[in-house]
Amino acid sequence: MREMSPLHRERLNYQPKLAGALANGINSVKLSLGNTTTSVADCADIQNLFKNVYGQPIAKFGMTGEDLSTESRNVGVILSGGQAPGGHNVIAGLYDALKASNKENKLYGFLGGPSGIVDGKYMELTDEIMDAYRNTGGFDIIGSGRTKLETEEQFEKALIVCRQLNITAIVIIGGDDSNTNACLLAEWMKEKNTGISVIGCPKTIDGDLKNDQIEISFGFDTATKTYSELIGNIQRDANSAKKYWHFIKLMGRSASHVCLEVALQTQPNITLIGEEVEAKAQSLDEIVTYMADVVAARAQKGKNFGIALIPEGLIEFIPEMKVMIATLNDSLAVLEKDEMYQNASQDKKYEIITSKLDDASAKLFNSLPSAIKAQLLMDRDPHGNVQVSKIETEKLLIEMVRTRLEEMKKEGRFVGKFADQAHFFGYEGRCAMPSNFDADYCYSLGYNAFALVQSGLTGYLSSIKNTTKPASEWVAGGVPLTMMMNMERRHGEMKPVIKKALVELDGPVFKALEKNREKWALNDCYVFPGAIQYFGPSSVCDCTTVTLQLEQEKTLASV
Ligand code: FBP
Repeated sequence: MREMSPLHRERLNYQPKLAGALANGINSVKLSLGNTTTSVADCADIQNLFKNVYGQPIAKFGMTGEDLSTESRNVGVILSGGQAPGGHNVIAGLYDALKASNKENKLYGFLGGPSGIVDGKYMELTDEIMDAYRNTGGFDIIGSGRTKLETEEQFEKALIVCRQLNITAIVIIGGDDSNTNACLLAEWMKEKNTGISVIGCPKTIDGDLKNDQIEISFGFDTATKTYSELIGNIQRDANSAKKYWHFIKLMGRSASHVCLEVALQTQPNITLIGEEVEAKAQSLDEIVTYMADVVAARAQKGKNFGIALIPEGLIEFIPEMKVMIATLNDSLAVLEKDEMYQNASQDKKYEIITSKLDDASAKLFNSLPSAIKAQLLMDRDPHGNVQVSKIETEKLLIEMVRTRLEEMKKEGRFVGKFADQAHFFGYEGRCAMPSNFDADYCYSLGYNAFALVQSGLTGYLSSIKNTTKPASEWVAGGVPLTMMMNMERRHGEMKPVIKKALVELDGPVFKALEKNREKWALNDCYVFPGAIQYFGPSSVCDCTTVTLQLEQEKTLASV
């Protein structure tokens, strides 16, 4: 038996709140369906690829006195992709709804991510297992993985496993790529008339799986609060010692939502936003100039310290880098099957790659430090994404800013010192104990996923809206997965994928940063958020992220 901290033990007893329509019990939810829908772009292609699940209506649950069908059914659940706080509560919500609907129902957890259903690796979840994981962080109850489900062979194998276990519904808890998998599987299951439905749940700390129907993916709340605590602590240290510039890279993949949210919670001196860099077509050189100018301006005031936040995906937004990475992606998709390339020395690999790039990209690639070059050539993940978490942008920027400051010093434009500390915060926040918000939201998402299953729907993402209000006012329903899809280039080919939500530069969240960042650059306006609180006044324990408040409520007193 695992040793438990006092907080861990207490949290097992927390009873998460359910969204309004679900709170009266799983058998008294009433489904209503809206109008047919279309995909966010490339409608003809998406419709052609998803003939059976394309265009379904948005689903919404209300309450009814009637009992919905309670025939016994078995469900399989998969955790997919990177960890996010609250995953265990999605499973707990699903489990509780399923058992409340009919005690004979069984929930099977597929082990190690999507590969579990293909390889027939699973465990049956029981009260005892479930009760040991309620309100805890991590995905260790059944594990996760990044296998892409897309081939006929994988689907056939999954079907055999489902038939063996008498499973008639699969719930996939994942981000944009995993829910693309969910949609492919839903389509295949429907086309083959298997009677097996597939429902997704919006997970990812990155916050990039959102739209009109999905206000936020779970995990973003806890992860950003955890990073904000750490950054607040570093700010206090910087403000005490007054001797370091901390360059902090934050996880979040391509989108800069995490970085933006953490900036609004902590008010650092520099915040880079990838989407802004792209919109303004800022070169790497211009970014370095901006950062060096802030360092110099603070030094002028006798402040040789500061905090700079860098989104993990920045590199993909710098126009010249973006062009280079796109060619690298296509070239690597071919070269990964080339034995000569695979066995070549690192220098030879650089030479081969350079020969595939245009002159400008080749020059840029060769100007990068060796470590960054090697990181750019690392294998793409199974979905074709560059593994941005492994690219040390914070160190690249430190080196470039240092060189620039030395030049400025010679010209008399920099009068201070530049001592650096590099940090990367990612894994520190992905498995934190879910905040009350994530604990409640996730439990509702899981419970609602079973309501979608029980209503006979497939190809839907579990959706809980109105999340800045108390849980009793949350609105439960489902959004058709095809509604969020478009075509994108992956591994050198056009593929259907759920469109990532990037930071909107004309939206209220970015505007709040834009309004304040000049003031935050020179003055020390640091905020120290402290640790997530699970017990105490609701204004402290149940508050949502600044992003959610600004996006949903359009206002916030503090920024
Ligand atoms: P998901 O999209 O799967 O939720 O990924 C979240 C994430 O934490 C990203 O922020 C990060 O780039 C990536 O996972 C890191 O991947 P890995 O866990 O494979 O190192």
